[in-house]
Amino acid sequence: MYTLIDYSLDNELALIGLSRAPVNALGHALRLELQAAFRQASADPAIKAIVVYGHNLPFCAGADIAEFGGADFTATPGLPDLLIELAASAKPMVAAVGGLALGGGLELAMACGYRIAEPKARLGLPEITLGLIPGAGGTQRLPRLIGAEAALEAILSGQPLNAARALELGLVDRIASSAAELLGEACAFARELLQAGAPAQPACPYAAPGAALPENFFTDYTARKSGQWKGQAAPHLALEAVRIACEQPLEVGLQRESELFAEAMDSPQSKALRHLFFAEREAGKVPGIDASLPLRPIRKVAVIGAGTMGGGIAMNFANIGIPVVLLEQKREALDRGLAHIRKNYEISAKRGKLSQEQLEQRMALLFGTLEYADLADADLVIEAVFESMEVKRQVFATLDEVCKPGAILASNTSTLDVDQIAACTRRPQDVIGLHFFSPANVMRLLEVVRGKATAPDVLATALKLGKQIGKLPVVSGVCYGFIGNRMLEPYAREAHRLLLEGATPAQIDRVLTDLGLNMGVLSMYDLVGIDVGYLIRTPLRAMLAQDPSYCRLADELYALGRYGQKSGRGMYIYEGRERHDDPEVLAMAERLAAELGIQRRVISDQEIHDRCLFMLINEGIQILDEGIALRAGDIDLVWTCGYGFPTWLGGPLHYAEHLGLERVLNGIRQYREQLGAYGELWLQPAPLLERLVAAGKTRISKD
Ligand code: 3H9
Repeated sequence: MYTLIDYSLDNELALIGLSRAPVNALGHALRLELQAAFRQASADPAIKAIVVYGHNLPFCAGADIAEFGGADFTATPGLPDLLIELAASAKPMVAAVGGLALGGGLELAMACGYRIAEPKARLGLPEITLGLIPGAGGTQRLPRLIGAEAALEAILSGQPLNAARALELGLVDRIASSAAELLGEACAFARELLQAGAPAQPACPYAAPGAALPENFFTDYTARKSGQWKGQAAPHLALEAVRIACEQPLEVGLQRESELFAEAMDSPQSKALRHLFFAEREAGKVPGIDASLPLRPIRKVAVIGAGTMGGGIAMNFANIGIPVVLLEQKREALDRGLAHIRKNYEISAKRGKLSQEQLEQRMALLFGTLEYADLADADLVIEAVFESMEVKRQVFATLDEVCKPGAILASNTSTLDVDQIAACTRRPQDVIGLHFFSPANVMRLLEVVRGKATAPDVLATALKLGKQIGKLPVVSGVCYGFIGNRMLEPYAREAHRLLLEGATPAQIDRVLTDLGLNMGVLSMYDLVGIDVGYLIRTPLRAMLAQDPSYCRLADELYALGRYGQKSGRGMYIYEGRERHDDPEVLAMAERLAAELGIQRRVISDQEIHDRCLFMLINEGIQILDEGIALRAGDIDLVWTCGYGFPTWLGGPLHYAEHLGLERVLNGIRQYREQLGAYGELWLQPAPLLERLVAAGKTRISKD
């Protein structure tokens, strides 16, 4: 009778096993069956208590996100109403939480009067990461269970709690001895409740969750936190819902929560975050690569270069127990690199993220060497040396000599041609780009660059391994700068040119941070290093010669040794990390503009926004058209995950859809005309953008 529920009886208990792979998302069909199973158990006089659990699956990952915005989401029974019905059960209900209870899944567990979790279970309300608030009682029931402050922390961070913490807070009543014992112990718990004559609805530990809060708690909380929330609406809505939980009866709170949830759901911010959720799941799917493809085993990794990048890359593998050989040219550089890694681990240990024993275990997995011969048995070698084709060629020619057959040879280049690098070996099929972002042990983005000859199993192995080390791997084809840095080029070019036309660094950066970017592009160049930017432009010089204004100010700063934060001066003057406008830079911009015949004028914030963002978007669309990126979502992931583009705008291409493709195209055309020869040279609309607009399309895709 049921297809998504395993309904069984154990004497006086009804066991309702949720059985919708992969994660028991509470789609309409499952809600209908859960309601029917609950009603069946409630109506059966032989049944005295009910246990809800995940049948050979995690307990429940919440509402079905794929239904959002569609008819199934609102179809009866809606999740909030279903949980109100369950929460009024006349028979005690025990939720047996295995694996995870997230969002609506935790709300389901909270609608049950009692909860038991397996030791590794994670329980949380991650709705905020989707631009939502918990909408099926979470904002009302959690404060009543664990108090308003702890509930706010869980709702606003979206971070799941482990079972031990959940027990401490009173979110679960018990922890089972193991996942295998969970169901049995949940049934035993239910029987104990029956024997003790426990009520179906136990009293809430915090019946009036606001009672102990200091005066003006919510106003002060908003004042303290709203800076961190930047332009995001959901945290404000969540706070409002919890405030109501503290001040109103449950029924009133549930009603208001539904309204606030609906408001969040309709917001462009939530649509953007949901787009990224699905983009992330799509990114792992690469045409021609499926789960049946045998992967190459990676038992030992080698990293060439023990600088900041190489060291950070090595840490990723030591963190998951894979031994790493770290190769340097000189003993001092090697020692420095290893000491730096130790220091990084010590910082984690101080923060309580790592025990001293774990620290030593990880360090013991790192072997320093000065000899290429020690790389002979590595399954994967990642080169992280100086960004020069000549140097990389030498490294790969040597690797070709020393590495065993079948070893994967990877370059961490951020701009260079992976096919040319592969051509220095007799095994281009084994060569791939693995572009880590700095700091490589922290940043989640990993651009996986597929060369012309890269073998499918090499790509598949890199994608799997990337996930294992906790990265978000995104596949890119070969071109200058791949997805991220190639798009950075026109975005930064406009910012640099606007300096000559009359904008100041602070104005440009402010427009970008006001939009929600972590950092303005000019501050970012100062952080990365004006010298690094100069070096990256070097292979492009012949092409750039067409435009003498191209990044001209940055080139002058380079010539003056003003490398940015590290030398205390760049686009700005620095005192520590604090930056100030530099009158010399402003004067330099005026002088250069005069020399180049550029008319200076007042530049509006709108123009800065449009020129920087539209050219970023335009390049993204071009990359999609060329097949460098597989999908628009991949581009959005690269920029949100690696370049600080605000997630609540969904990434540059989602943002373009929000603005309207026609507006973007018209903007590019308008500035192209307005800027004369410069516009003609650089502000060329991507043909795909033109085609999409001509066809009246509102979404960006290649077909
Ligand atoms: C909510 O509950 C609102 C309520 O408060 C109020 C409602 C009125 N729905 O990530 P994975 C799919 S909002 C639909 O690759 P993992 C996912 O798309 C929701 N599908 O595996 C993928 O499909 P595919 C609050 C979902 O092991 C597959 O499951 N809940 C959902 O790395 C495997 O996922 C959340 O925000 C879902 N809820 O991670 C939890 N969840 O194979 C969101 C997963 O076709 N989910 N899928 O690509 C997650 O955080 C992770 O997916 C999870 C598993 C930790 C569960």
